[in-house]
Amino acid sequence: PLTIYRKDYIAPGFWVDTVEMGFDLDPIATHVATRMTMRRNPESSEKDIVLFGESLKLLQLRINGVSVKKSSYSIENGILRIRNAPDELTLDIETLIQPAKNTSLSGLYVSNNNFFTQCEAEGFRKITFFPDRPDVMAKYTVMLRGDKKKYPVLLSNGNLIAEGDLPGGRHFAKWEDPFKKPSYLFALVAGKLVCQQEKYKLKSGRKVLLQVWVEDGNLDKTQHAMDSLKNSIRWDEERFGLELDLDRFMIVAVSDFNMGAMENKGLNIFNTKYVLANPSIATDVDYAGIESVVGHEYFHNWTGNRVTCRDWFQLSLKEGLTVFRDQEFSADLVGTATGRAVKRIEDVRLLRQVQFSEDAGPMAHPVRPDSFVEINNFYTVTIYEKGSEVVRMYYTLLGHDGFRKGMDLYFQRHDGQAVECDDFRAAMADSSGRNLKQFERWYSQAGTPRVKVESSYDKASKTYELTLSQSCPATPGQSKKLPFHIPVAVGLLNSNGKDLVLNLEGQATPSKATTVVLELTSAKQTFRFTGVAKKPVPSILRNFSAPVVLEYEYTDEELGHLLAHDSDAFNRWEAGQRLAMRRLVKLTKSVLQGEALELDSMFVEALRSTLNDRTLDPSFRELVLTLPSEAMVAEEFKEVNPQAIHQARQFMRSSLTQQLRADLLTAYEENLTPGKYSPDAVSAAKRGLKNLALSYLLEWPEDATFALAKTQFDEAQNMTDRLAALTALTNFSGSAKNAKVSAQALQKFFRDFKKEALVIDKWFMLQGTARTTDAAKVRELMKHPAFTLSNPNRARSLAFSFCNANPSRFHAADGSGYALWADLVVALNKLNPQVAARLARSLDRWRKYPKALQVQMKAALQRVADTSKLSKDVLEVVTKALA
Ligand code: BAL
Ligand code: ZN
Repeated sequence: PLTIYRKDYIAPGFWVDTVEMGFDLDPIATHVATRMTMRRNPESSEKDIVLFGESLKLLQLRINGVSVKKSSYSIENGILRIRNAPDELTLDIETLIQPAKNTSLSGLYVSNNNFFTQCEAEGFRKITFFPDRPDVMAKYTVMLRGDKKKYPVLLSNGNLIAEGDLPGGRHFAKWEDPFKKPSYLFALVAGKLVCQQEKYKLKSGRKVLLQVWVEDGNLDKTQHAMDSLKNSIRWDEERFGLELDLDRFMIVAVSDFNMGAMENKGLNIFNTKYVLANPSIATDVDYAGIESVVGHEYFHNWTGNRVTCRDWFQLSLKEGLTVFRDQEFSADLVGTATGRAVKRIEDVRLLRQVQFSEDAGPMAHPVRPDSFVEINNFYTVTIYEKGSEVVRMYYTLLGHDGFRKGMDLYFQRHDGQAVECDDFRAAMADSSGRNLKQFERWYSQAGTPRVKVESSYDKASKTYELTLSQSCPATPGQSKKLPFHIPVAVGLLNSNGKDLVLNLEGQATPSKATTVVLELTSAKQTFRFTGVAKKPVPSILRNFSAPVVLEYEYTDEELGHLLAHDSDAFNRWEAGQRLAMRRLVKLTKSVLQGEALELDSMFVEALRSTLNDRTLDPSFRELVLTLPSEAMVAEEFKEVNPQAIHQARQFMRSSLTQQLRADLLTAYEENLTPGKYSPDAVSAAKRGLKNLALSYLLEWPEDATFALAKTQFDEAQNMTDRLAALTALTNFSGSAKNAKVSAQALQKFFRDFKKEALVIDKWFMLQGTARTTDAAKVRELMKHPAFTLSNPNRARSLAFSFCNANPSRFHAADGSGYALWADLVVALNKLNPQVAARLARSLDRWRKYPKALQVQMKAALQRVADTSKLSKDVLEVVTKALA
């Protein structure tokens, strides 16, 4: 397949100023008429008009009203090229498309008899021939026509400027978007939908119309999305001085959707998963997810839409920045210091678990990639989550106000433009007067840097030294790495657990500072603290100030000290994780060597005192008691044995339960949340700790705790409690009688919620990740009438959850997991290449497994690679894995 390189960028040969589109909506054959006014770009080396198109039937092609002669244009490999065009022209194109046949969910498609679009990254070219690239920005006017009964609602970007009836039971709506935008932000929605709406007053006093559109029957599930939207609007005004620039802002929910949501100008289209919520169908995690995705899409209006990307290599310019903004939004909404830390911990967990793994595998790529085969494969945790960490490092280096100044300058310079990551970095550098040249390497070099720290204390001179050295492993195409500019936030604790006031030699530190940011820019650097009366315990990389792996030889005692006292809540949690990880690695090795497994009392007691510390927020206690996942433990090994890791972690969980039984029961009882459900942070935190306690309690086979879970399942007043109880019941390894009760609960859950697609997704997911579920069980579940691969949420709920989140079963010695994976990837490839390529990533790290597994994984990868009619999406992933 064709690789596209960043270095080959050339500006478009023609600009498009205006686009007028007319749609005659029909699921079988939709007629699309497009008129663009274009003018030559004198600065481009491209002389032709270059238009992209895919799966289109071209009906008409006219320049200034005259049909273009066959000899003046060609269509080859998805490119319509018109030669000898005048410098200014009006281009008319008519195409015919087949939305009902479009199962890729990119372009214009049909879901449940309604029409939706998804144009990012390159879906617009499935609607009409167009210079479908983000640096071509135009003003759009859109006329929609369709059957009034079947499609009573007709929506597009911007403002509704006309509507009315047409002969033959049809009607029309005309929309005008006052802002220039790239084609990937185009959207249309048509069908039978209903909305919750509200007039909202902006800080400036201007009133805007907010709407959340859903299918009939779901209006009782839109309030949280609407509240999240209003919170987002207010937050962006307050934190960044950014106002909603339209008079109308719409969110539409659709159940068939590849991504989480899409930031189309004024008409955000969302996966139902990130809109629909009420207490009986959505969990606390769902509520939080909706808030952050609604925020994310809304914030794109400035970071993405008003200032967009020059080309898709710059994707992180908008995504990394917008993830940073949504993370800060969620943290600010909780408001408390612990709430912020909890959010930070959750975000870092995701980064470490998924992005660090990506960075160490065959698909590793820089935050600003240099090449790709299929851009859809680059909507990755590296672009999003690592990209956000890169933005956060500016924030750490420049401070709150300094960062804001940088943002202000960025908008001042680039509003209405399509720009590069370098332009963002320049705004940060120029507004602060700082040299951020070396910082560029965070965009150009892939891989997770490692920072090794050594300490020494000199009693005589009362000085404490930290020597930091950095390295970064080789990644595909990048064997050597140059040093990064790494902000390392550090504090020092005395023996009472109090922070020392820091004096860093050679650096002016604010008076009374107890955290300083060391700037590591060379391969190795020493930092000296003076006036240190006694040897301290260092708290390094506070608040996870850089996306690196920190290596420091802490003793267990030091970690216990940090866990008990660190004023930096992130590092307090981190100390507990290090204690746990050290033991999980040791236990795994013991499993492999057939040795007896033991858990030491120091660790158990450290967790006991955290669990029982009522001065700590329940959500923080929950996070400390949550052990590193099996995937995280796997990262600690050169060769991964998933079953051994699973056994070790299960042993740790059941030993903890055995020894902390009374404490867990107390935590359970103290954190009940009777009364009306509310998704607020305080109540959610209580439920989180309570349900964690429940999941532990069921690790030790006992009828009493099983009954507790059963009662919770029967009497739950909300989905958070109901699902937590069902999960615990399903994974309980007790008597046959109890197993029957669990199975009945599972069936009852299905019966009770069979009309709620999002809940049925949870039902499949729970089984996909259940400890007893193997590949055969997944195949059996795939025959369930409620299962389909055509709906991405459903496919993810079972197939992805098994392949990505049930490692000990997926990596079964008989290769049954891999055979299933290959079958699924091949089946999905025909339906939906984007979704197929996501699943294809499950075998990225095949080289990390024992030889016997490697052979089978490689064979499965090869089987997929050899499949005929493989999409370039899947081909890129498996080719890179096999390389
Ligand atoms: N732009 C694609 C979906 C999102 O990141 O918001
Ligand atoms: Zn985004």
